[in-house]
Amino acid sequence: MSAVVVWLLIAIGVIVVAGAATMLVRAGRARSIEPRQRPPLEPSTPPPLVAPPLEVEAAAVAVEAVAAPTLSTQLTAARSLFDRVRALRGRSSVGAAERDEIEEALLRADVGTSTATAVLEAVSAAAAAMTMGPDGVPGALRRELLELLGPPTAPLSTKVDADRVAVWLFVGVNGVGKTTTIGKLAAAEAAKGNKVLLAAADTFRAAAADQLQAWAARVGCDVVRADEGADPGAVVHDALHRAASRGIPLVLADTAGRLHNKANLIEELKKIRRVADRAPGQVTEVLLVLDATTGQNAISQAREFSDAVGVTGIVLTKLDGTARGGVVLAVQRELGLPVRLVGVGERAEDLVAFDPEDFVEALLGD
Ligand SMILES: Nc1nc2c(ncn2[C@@H]2O[C@H](COP(=O)(O)OP(=O)(O)OP(=O)(O)O)[C@@H](O)[C@H]2O)c(=O)[nH]1
Ligand SMILES: [Mg+2]
Repeated sequence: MSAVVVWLLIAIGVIVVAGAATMLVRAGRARSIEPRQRPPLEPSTPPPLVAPPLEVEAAAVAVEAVAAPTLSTQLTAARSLFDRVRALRGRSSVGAAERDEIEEALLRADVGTSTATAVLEAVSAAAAAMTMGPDGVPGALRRELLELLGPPTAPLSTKVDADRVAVWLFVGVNGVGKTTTIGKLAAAEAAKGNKVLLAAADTFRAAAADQLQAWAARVGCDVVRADEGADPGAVVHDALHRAASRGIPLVLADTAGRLHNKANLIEELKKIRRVADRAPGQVTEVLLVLDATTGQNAISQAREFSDAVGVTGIVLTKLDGTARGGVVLAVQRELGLPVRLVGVGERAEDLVAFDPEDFVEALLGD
């Protein structure tokens, strides 16, 4: 064998040995990576000997599901804005830091600049006069908000002259929740054993009357509707005569959503109101429905509608899930219009009477 052949065999041998070594190292690495790539192992603890109390859990869930909503369960988003104000319980003086905390919470809750300033001044004045009380800054703020909101408002009125039918007229811009609120109220009246009739005076879209009719079917009450484009005043007129002839004491009248700054639409609304107030009808409530999530724009809506049709109260909808419920305070302070009802969801039961104590407690209570 020549030296060349020997060297060739040695070279082949080296290559084979090196290749085998590389494969072994790779295999080793793969093994060490594998456990990390695998999904975590099931816990090895043995199953409990006693089965979990399934029935008890199911019962608790069922109770929660049917529990009537309240302001404190629905205002969690707005409440969280006041976390840092509530933490000022131990402070009885109001310096720059405390003012900042209060102001920020009020503005983020959408009470508006002028209402926030007024509230802040009153709380600072209480501190300066040493009338803060043991509950500190949040206590003073609570008292100030309650003062601003005033006492709870009366339930919606059905008080009419002899042989008249009470009318609750619902007005507001598009999509605020007028029709849904009527459905909820009709359900509440029916649950109390009261008869109501719904008037679909939103003739702008056929779907609007369909929506109201669907609520009437759910509630089991009468509805009067007309074709798309019909005169909404005529619908109200027919509804009143139908109610009078059937001995139904209350008509809930839906109207088409309209912009508060469109003069012709506001004129149409005035006409609907005049018809509703003519015998056998008698308007006992004009409820302006406002969407809480629109914040300060609600104030200008309230001003225009109030000037046009004499609003008797506000229904503030969609307060669930928004932190902007502070507009309640602005509406009350700037327009003197009471918030009567609050919408806290889309279900029939998601309408609660507005109670100032509950509202303030939901924001600032312990
Ligand atoms: N989350 C929540 N949604 C609501 C509430 N009230 C109404 N909605 C929803 O808001 C949407 C509009 O409600 P509608 O009752 O149709 O409003 P509308 O004012 O009659 O609207 P137009 O007739 O178009 O002017 C619907 O999807 C409702 O389910 C509420 O309190 N909370
Ligand atoms: Mg509607």
